[in-house]
Amino acid sequence: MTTAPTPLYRTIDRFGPHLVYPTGARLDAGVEPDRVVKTHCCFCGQQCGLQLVVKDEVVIGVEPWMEFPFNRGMLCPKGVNRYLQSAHPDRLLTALARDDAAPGGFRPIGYEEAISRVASEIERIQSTYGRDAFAVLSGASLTNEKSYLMGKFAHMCLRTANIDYNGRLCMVSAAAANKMAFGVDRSANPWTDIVAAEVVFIAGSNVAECSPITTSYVWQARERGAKVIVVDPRITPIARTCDVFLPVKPGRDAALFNGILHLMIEHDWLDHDFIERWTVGFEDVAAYAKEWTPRRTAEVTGIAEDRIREAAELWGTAKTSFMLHARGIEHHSNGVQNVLGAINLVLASGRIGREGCGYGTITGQGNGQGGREHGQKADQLPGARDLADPEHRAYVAGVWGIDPDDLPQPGADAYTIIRKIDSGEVRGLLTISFNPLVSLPDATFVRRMLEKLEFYVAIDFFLNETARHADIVLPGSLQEEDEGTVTQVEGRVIKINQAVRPPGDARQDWRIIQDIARALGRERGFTFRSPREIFDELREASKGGVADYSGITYEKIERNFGVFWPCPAEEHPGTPRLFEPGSWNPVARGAGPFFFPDGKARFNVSRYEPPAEDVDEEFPVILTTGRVITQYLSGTQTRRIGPLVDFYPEPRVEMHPQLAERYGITDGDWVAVESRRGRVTLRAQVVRTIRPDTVFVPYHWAGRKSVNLLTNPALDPISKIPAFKVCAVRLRRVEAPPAEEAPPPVDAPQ
Ligand SMILES: Nc1nc2c(c(=O)[nH]1)N[C@H]1C(S)=C(S)[C@@H](COP(=O)(O)OP(=O)(O)OC[C@H]3O[C@@H](n4cnc5c(=O)[nH]c(N)nc54)[C@H](O)[C@@H]3O)O[C@H]1N2
Ligand SMILES: Nc1nc2c(c(=O)[nH]1)N[C@H]1C(S)=C(S)[C@@H](COP(=O)(O)OP(=O)(O)OC[C@H]3O[C@@H](n4cnc5c(=O)[nH]c(N)nc54)[C@H](O)[C@@H]3O)O[C@H]1N2
Ligand code: SF4
Ligand SMILES: [Mo]
Repeated sequence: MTTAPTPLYRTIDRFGPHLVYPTGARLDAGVEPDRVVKTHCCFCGQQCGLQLVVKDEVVIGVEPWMEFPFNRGMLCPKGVNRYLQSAHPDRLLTALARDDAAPGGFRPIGYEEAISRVASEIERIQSTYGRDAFAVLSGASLTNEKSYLMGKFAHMCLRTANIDYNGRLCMVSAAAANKMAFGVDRSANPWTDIVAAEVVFIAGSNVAECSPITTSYVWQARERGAKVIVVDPRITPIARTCDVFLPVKPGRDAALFNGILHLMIEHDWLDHDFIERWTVGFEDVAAYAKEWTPRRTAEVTGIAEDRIREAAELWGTAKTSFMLHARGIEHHSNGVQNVLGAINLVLASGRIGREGCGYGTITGQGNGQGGREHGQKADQLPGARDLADPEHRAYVAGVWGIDPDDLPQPGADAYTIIRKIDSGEVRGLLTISFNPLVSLPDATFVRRMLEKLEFYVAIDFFLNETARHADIVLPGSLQEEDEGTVTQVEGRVIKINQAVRPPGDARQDWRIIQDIARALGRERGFTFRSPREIFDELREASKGGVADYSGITYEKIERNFGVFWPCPAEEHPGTPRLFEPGSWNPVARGAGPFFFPDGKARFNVSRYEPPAEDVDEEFPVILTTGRVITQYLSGTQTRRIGPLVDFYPEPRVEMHPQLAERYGITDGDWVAVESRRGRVTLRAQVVRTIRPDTVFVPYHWAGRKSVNLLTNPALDPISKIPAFKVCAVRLRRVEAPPAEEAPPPVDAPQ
């Protein structure tokens, strides 16, 4: 006889009240939890507050945390189900060594033995080929404390120039453009300013699926009468309810922004006073925008001229507004130019730094913001300081007690590090919180490079697809197994609280890094006893920098539900809204609101270039890639959570009925999608919500289902972000995937 499982808890999220079921057979229904821990979701950059329910050192459920102001108890399906990863049978409990004779290709080894092997290989590679031959690829799911430690470990312990992080695939176009225009890289406003805006402009962001809680702010604005403009090649859920929808041809956003600016100038929808007083460079931008007549803009972007005029009028005549964008405009070979175009629209309107007047780039990973501030980025030192700047080097070297000349110079970006394996410049690699085989473009090349390495060590809590190529795998910590801070989408620094201990031989990531430093005999500077001690040094190292955390303490975060940086002193309240008259700004020091010595923002010409790879006769269809609501990034975590898999079990090729008809494809058919780099065979999903010249495939799957077998590794020349959002493909209806391409059994080694 079978009985229905008994629910453990009743909980509520934006989909309404529902029941939470126990994860393990050990747990009886109605069990009393040992504790309930207030913390945050382990997934996206919204970092919703929630409570983890713990019994016998296992996270068994999630409850809302109603008081946390950002999400007020709301969670998306990933947040509600995230607890199911904690006691997953795939959780790594020991260190592993590659052993082709062992089942699965690995055998468990002792933790200390694994650490000494890592240290001796680092030693061997660096002494044979030079220090830069050992590279580090880190991640922005890590806390600020760990991100800081990774930068310090690479720059001070390994003294390699080659450290970069997975935010290189995510936030760097926005970061570069923000620095160029505002002198600082952070969303400028708290999200409450979205609610107060008359017009919300959303460019290249599927907010409803990727930043669900941000959507609730947009809805609140709409309830107060706000108009919403959406730019996307697909009619995403938010686009269905917007006022003006601009179905841009992928890769053409810079043209669109110039076209809108052209109309703002023509109709004099400009804030002359603001432009005059607080900006430089408008003339050059205006001269370039002159070329972008509505007709030419319509031709290049594929958007009807009337729609462009409507959007320009709404934006141009608004009294208050909020500009939001995400990877749709940033994942391009001209990603920085696209973002500069969006920023120019904000500066020309003068609507920034006031209530209801804002700008934000929606961060992706859990610590997408803090993870790009404290020194794990190729060109960076803590506090968003520059590794190339002699003063910045001297300051941080002082905090670390080393000679500035011992700090390496800026190194290569993530993709270039992979290319350096090919040229032999990089021979050894450590990855932590990064799954490059699934997340980098041209996966065939990446796989070949992983196999070419002389030594590769991965630190993760699951054996992700990249780690399957490692020589040593070290069992790191889940987010709920450690404490620390992260900086969420608004720039609010918040506190992750530990709910459970790492199981088995698994260790908190920061301890593993320090153990490697010790085994190398270079433990000076790596003897922290807690995340709090690391944070205290981070505060010191960031002091006086743009991302100044020196006035933030764990207690202050808990008291105030987070603290917005910059926060230069313990008595300082933090800075929710940047660019407000009188707000703290360590660069302008009173000269003006923006983070340049003269206090003025910079207009930058946002030059349109066609995508690095465009369609032609041989490859006539545009492929764009992205996400679905229930899967997260390379899928390592969410492909292991049953209810999320059920919702969207495999990638499909989204295409318009017109395109499907041209190839004789009907919904559910197998389609071979081929680019110059590879082929995947997936089922078609025929929908009216996409441009007829474009197909969309989500990227959360590995092996033969990985869309990154197709994508183009062209990089933006400034940010070095890969062009995930455009490449050229051809389609073919097939009866079934060819045998060698047949989907492998669930989670088999790829
Ligand atoms: N469910 C879920 N949520 C997530 C994540 C996840 O994996 N799953 N990941 C997190 C992370 S790390 C990130 S970076 C964010 C990403 O959040 P988003 O950027 O919102 O997500 P994407 O799906 O990558 O792309 C957004 C949209 O860009 C559109 N697009 C494609 N090409 C173009 C173009 O040329 N121009 C314009 N204007 N739009 C274009 C796509 O159709 C898509 O709807 O989400 C975060 N949240
Ligand atoms: N085609 C295509 N490709 C893309 C994108 C796209 O839109 N299209 N988007 C890009 C974007 S925006 C992003 S952000 C990247 C993301 O790409 P990745 O960063 O490679 O993806 P993740 O799945 O986050 O991989 C992180 C790994 O870190 C582990 N992990 C998570 N938290 C921790 C931790 O605290 N400690 C340790 N030790 N490990 C941890 C997870 O188990 C996982 O194996 O993908 C990029 N790739
Ligand atoms: S919106 Fe992001 S942070 Fe919030 S519950 Fe969903 S995945 Fe977690
Ligand atoms: Mo991302």
